[in-house]
Amino acid sequence: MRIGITCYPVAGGSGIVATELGHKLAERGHQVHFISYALPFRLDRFQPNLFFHGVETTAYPLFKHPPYTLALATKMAEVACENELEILHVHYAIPHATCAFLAKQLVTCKKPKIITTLHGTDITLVGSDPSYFDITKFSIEASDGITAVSKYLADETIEIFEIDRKIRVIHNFFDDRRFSPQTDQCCKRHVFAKPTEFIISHLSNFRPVKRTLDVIAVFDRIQKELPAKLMLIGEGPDAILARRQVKKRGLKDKVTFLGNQDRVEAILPLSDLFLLPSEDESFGLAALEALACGVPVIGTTNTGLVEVVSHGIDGFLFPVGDTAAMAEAAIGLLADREQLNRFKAEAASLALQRFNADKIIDEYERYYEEVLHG
Ligand code: GMT
Repeated sequence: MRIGITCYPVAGGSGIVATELGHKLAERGHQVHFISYALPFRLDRFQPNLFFHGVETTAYPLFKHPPYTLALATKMAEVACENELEILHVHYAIPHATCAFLAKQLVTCKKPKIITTLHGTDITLVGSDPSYFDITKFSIEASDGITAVSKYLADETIEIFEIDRKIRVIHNFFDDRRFSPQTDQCCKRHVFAKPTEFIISHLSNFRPVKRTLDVIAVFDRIQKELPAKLMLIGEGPDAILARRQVKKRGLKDKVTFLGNQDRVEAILPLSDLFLLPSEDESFGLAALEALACGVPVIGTTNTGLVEVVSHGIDGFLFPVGDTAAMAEAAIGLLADREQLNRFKAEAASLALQRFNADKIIDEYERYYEEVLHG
């Protein structure tokens, strides 16, 4: 097939999923064309069948904000015709689904089918904002195919936007060549912790929805009972609050802020436990990447994490904000070496069984066929 993919190129779950999907489809012989304003950050290796088309916007004194959306739609139409694209697969509804709709009206060649993949905040935060609500609903409904990365998100979309269309749930996935438990971690663990200390980790964009202050509250309780260190990976608006909180609680010697990292697969396997106490999480790709590295996860109920983490098997889920329960579960798990090792083994094996790239790419391919021929 000939497929165009548009996503946000910056670090973030939706961009990662779109880029890894492109890599895998190209490996399977499909021709994949990325269309965005910058090279997606995981599009970091040459690969046959994979192309990138940059979108240029022109500054002009009248424009407070150059209209990227129009330039993107124009580029999508141009790339679609030049390469006879059969599908335009857009990740994150705003503004990509709208641009794809416009591009489809613009093309003078055979119209490509539009597939929109919903990732989470495009529905739960941004899309439901009154300024974007109507156009988001319209653009989702105008797509030829709609997928969501969890059943939780599909249900939320139907409820929030009252969408009378079928949404196909296709979970996120991970590349098992990148994410796996490490066997030689003793050599790297010492950078962060003593052999007797547990390593707890968290990875996010430090936005309020991630509740990074809860991560620190949970860690504070853990370190009072057990020797432990905390690795915080990522950057974002709440990082400054997190730093203040760490200082206020006297935890500076026990917490490392690693900032954004390109190769989280080299860091995650060093940890014994991963914390993702988000207020809302459509799927939790970071949690899946931790599980794939053999790291149990503590997260929140009433989010898409219930589809990723198996409570009592490879992690624990608690109501948002219940940091006492999260800490108690963490301490119980870390203190019982046998149970911890069982959880670690289950984490890696369940992640591989349920979310391996091959299985999920098969699902995307089948869905593409259905939308094209069906
Ligand atoms: O988590 C974010 O704020 C970033 C956002 C994105 O678009 O990159 O993540 C969303 O999409 C990811 C990939 O599908 C999901 O794994 C995340 O759960 C989802 N984030 C939220 O729902 C808050």
